[in-house]
Amino acid sequence: MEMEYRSWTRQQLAQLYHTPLLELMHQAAEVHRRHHDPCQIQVCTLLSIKTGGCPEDCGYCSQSAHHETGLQRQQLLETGAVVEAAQQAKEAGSTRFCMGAAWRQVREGEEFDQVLEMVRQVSALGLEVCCTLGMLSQAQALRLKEAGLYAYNHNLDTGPQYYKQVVSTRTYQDRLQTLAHVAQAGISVCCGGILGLGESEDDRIDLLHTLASLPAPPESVPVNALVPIAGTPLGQQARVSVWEVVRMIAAARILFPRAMVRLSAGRDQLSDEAQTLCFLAGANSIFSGDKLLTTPHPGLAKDAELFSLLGLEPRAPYEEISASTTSAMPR
Ligand code: SAM
Ligand code: DTB
Ligand code: SF4
Repeated sequence: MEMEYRSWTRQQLAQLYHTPLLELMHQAAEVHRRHHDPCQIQVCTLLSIKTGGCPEDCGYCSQSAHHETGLQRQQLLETGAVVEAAQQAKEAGSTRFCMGAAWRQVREGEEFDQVLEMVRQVSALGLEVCCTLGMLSQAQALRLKEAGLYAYNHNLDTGPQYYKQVVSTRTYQDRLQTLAHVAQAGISVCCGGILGLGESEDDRIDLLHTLASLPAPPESVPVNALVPIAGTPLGQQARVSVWEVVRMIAAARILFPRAMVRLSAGRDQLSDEAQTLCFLAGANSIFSGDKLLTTPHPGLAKDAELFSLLGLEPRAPYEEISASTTSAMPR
């Protein structure tokens, strides 16, 4: 039986998380089929519109100025180049285009105006436009919404306790504040985490509990597996096992039946079989292309092969709106 939103206690969530895996996957698959067409996967494209030199010290990130990662910095891209990339993404089958900037926070001025113009033009292509630009004020969130921004990605990454070990230049509370600004502006919230930061299972449960305690459920939950970056404090972390990824996806699917659960970073290390388990457990979105923001990714041809093998088809844009108004998907 599905539980109502916000009715999960920490203890119930821990119990859910520790359900034997096969049973957990089965429950998640059932929930998934009630709310989504299991053969449809949304394909998204990421573009780093401003790369590197970030003042934050996130222990996992290639783009932090605090770590020596050898990453080439890139100032804010021209609007024309971004719109062209979005057009190409659309032609290649993506329905969501996410622009990421290595900023601590958005600052008013020429660059923000330019990002607003990118949002206007990408939105005009009929793509779901998403941005991830760091912290936002309420006024900035409203300006992005007005420009046509559909979604904003801002991850909580892990539980509140472990967060302090990973990032010191901002607080968990700062993240929650931006998420509130995004939601209050009527922008779709994309918020998830990263597995493999050295966190415990309790930290993962705490992350799920925080997500499930937000004033409204996130419409989109990315599940990332750490891509260890040489030169960062977490550069020597071992890759998480696929079983942990599957467990987290299944738990997220059960907690957020209508959300898009996105199998995000780390997919380059997952076999076809492993990705199939993730889809069975309720993941219904991937990023396409041979690069995420700064790290390598499987690429179009490989994904097309997997889609054909599994009989998957790309999902149309703006379906999360219709998913939230449908209680069951006939199939
Ligand atoms: N600067 C903005 C921010 O941090 O909110 C947006 C860009 S940031 C790269 C977007 C998200 O990517 C982070 O919140 C984190 O969850 C994820 N991420 C960054 N580096 C990663 C890595 N090496 N492996 C997995 N996920 C990563
Ligand atoms: C998210 O949760 N995953 C994407 C997107 N949001 C912006 C980013 C993953 C970044 C992986 C590391 C990189 O390529 O630099
Ligand atoms: Fe900056 Fe975002 Fe990377 Fe943190 S995750 S260092 S905020 S780009």
